[in-house]
Amino acid sequence: MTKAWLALGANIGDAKQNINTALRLIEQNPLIKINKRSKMIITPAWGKEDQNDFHNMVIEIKTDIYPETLLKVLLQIEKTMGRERGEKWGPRIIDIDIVAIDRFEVKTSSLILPHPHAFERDFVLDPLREISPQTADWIIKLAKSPK
Ligand code: PH2
Ligand code: MG
Ligand code: MG
Repeated sequence: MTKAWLALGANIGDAKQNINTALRLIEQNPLIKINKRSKMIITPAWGKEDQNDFHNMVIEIKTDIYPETLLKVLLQIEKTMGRERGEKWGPRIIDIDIVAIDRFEVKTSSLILPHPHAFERDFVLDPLREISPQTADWIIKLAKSPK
């Protein structure tokens, strides 16, 4: 089975509850097992600062779902929860991003792994370090290595 790390974030409505709802919906998929979850943290908005603080969490899952399909499953959960796509880095009910899948390096038109911004986002790296410090180190090392 493949291990993957997902970053969850929310800053509209009851953000804590939104993240818990997303966890429940992820867990309801028979092909996904949640292995570990970080603490939920409250973080200042990154990238576009004039919006509410976020609640963030990182989880480790086990799954054999193909990466592109996993992405679709997660986007569908966001949609189920009422996510509307607006401004880049703007406020959201729920965001579920794939941070990494094993040590795969992927670049397709729909998916880049590891997540292209993970290395510069403490709201991802801090909770990731809590549950998988090796993965956080790998992401940082990769970002620093010449392309
Ligand atoms: N997500 C973003 C943009 N900025 N800032 C924080 N603190 N947490 C997030 O989850 C977040 C963000 C785009 O997905
Ligand atoms: Mg995101
Ligand atoms: Mg996203």
